Amino acid sequence: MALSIGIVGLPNVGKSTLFTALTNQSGLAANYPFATIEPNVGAVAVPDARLEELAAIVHPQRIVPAMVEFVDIAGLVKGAHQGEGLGNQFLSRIRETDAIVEVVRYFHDQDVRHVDASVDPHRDVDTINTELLLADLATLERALPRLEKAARRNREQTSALEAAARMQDWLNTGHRAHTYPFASATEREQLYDLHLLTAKPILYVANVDEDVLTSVLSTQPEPICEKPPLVISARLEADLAELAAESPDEARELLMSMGLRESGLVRLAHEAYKLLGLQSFFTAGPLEVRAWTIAVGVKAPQAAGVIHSDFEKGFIKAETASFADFVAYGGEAGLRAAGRLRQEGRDYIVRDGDVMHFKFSPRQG
Ligand SMILES: Nc1nc2c(ncn2[C@@H]2O[C@H](COP(=O)(O)OP(=O)(O)O)[C@@H](O)[C@H]2O)c(=O)[nH]1
Ligand SMILES: [Mg+2]
Repeated sequence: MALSIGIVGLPNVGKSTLFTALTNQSGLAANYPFATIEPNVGAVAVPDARLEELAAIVHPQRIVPAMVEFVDIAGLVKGAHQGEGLGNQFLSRIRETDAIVEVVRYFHDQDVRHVDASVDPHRDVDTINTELLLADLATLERALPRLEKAARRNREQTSALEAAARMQDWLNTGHRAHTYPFASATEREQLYDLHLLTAKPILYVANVDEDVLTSVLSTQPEPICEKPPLVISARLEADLAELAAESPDEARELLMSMGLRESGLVRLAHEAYKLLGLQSFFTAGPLEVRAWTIAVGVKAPQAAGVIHSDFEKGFIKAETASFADFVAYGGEAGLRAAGRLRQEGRDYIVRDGDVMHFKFSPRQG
């Protein structure tokens, strides 16, 4: 399954415009089997030059870049955590994603109604943050009685209860779960099981007016919440994507004429990777050289599960080489001969650029 990013924000901030631009990129997703999933789910390729280097060694039939799945989630309104509007549906869609891109309206347009009647990025970020926090607090309120019961039955469960209570305090003081100072890996796992919405990494996207894009990009934009937003004009990106589908050269000329080197979508793909703590590992065989997206810190069986759930369930080991070694030793045979092919087990934490071959036992029955 591809890594999935939910596009969230208030209504009329440019989410669907950005989504359409992302999924319209010419040539990228076209030959990918999962490119069209649902009307509001689309897959986008992540450019990576290392794929070509691996292909020069392996000579595969095809190269498949990492895909990031974007989900255009319905606009959120105040009270969503109580089920207002499309509230519940909205929140459950977010729960299924690995990370959030939050589109924030900076553009001014009398013809496009703002739900709160004025353009105010800080207020809007606050509104969404509050809804997500309240939804998480509701999740904890439901979980605590269950954890209490479990702790009474089995004292070993007490630490899970205490972790949840500490998280409740943290959220109650207005902090997102993402910034919670985990005391241990065990606590991280216990709290992960709650699937809190504010635990997901967020990338803020400032959707600005086309005519101020260049000037805003040349200055450092003001941080919203903990970090500065990625500046984009969703409308410009939509126009560029449409133009590029017909004539890539003309699209490039339009970019140049605005003094820009690359489209906002390419910046978004790279920034999303960086800010969301994502990385790639590779598989390289005669059929295909392929990049897969995982979060930093993921272990080998979970990485295998990105390829196929059976790989995770039946995981035995992963034959692993760093990208640099794979290139230096000219591929698998060279690595084996030099004793540089590592046999990694369940606890191995996958590193960016690892070239991996998973061994697994087929599912029983
Ligand atoms: N002026 C201007 N309008 C935009 C921009 N981005 C989106 N819009 C318009 O805002 C309206 C709502 O956009 P949409 O993408 O559907 O918003 P969503 O509700 O967040 O999905 C549409 O009429 C868009 O054309 C922009 O950068 N500038
Ligand atoms: Mg929309």
